[in-house]
Amino acid sequence: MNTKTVITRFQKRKAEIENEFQQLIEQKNESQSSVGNGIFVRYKNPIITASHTPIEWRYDLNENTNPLLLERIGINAAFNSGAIKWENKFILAVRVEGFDRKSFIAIAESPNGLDNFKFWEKPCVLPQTEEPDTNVYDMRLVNHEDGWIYGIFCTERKDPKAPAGDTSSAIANAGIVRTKDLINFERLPDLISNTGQQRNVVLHPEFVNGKYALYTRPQDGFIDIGNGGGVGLGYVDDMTNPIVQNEAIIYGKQYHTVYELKNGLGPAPIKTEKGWLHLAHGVRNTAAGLRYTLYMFMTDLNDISKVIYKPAGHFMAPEGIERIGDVSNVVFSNGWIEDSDGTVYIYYASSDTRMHVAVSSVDKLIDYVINTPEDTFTSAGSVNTIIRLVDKNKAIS
Ligand code: M1P
Repeated sequence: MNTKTVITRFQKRKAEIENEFQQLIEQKNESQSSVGNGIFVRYKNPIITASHTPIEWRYDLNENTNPLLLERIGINAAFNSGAIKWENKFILAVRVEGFDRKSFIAIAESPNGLDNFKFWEKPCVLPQTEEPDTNVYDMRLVNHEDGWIYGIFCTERKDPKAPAGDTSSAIANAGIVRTKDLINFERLPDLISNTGQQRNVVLHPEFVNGKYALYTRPQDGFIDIGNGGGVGLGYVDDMTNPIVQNEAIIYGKQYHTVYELKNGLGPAPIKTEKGWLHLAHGVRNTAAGLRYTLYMFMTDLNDISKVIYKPAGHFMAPEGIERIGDVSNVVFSNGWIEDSDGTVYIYYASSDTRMHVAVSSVDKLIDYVINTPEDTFTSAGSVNTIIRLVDKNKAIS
């Protein structure tokens, strides 16, 4: 009797898809080998892409209902991820975007923070408020000292005041959830502030005078900052009734800087003995469109509204493949992890398309922030700054 098993077209294709997927997510990552700037080291491979999303999210794996094994749900991008170390795993709350343009949040974990990122079985289910979200994205995860893990994200809805025929104007605000297990989320009311639209809202990890402190980014329109803008700071008594009080700009926009057009805080700041380390994005306009780079600053340990160090220019700008994607010339970060040995894993997305990691340390970032010269805001000032360094170097030779 002939017992030869016949492999169907479906089975062959399924094996190919699974094989390709396995190879991708198990691929080892390596640091880039160039001498670099000494401040951080980029890793070669993107750590998460649309292709890292589970096969079960994209394919109907039943041979009867999908005999050709066609993709049923397309995933377009996986980017802007919040990050925390949790139960000894490096956890990212990834902004995943489908072909349908909707973003959602999904948790991915890695044992080492550099590679082998795997999504959890299902995307996060965020409970809705009375006014459902149309689109959600850019979650910042913060392990607050009150014992909850908070996720603050942008919730976007159609502008109810948009004239008939305007089908794209939107309103952005900060949506808030909290959780103990990153699976079950309690939805809290959206942020209540009196300064227009909000994106890039970040919770400070500690209480400040018994209050929750929130970094904000008020803006007049959905895209345009208008008269608003800058990294703001305000206080909330109770996260279940999140009314922001005393909101004031602590890091404004400024002409002829990398944050000339707009800026926004990235992840929650890292506490160090010298001050709070901040990572933010700055945006300027160019003939080729908006350019997003990352920059850093430090605030005072005793007064978090006081910026004490402001290195000039960008900390990180898009390079190589990072320059190209759905929204090109963008690097954006809303997650970093300080490990117990002082290593800092900086999770950043490029061009609204994919996730990367760069590695630094608390010591290096403090050194960078404190010792990088400040912007003088003029070309002549930049020349003077360089000449001062040349003269200092001449003095030792
Ligand atoms: O497309 C670049 C970024 O644009 C927005 O950021 P911001 O509000 O600071 O301009 C966000 O939509 C962000 O997700 C996106 O990466």
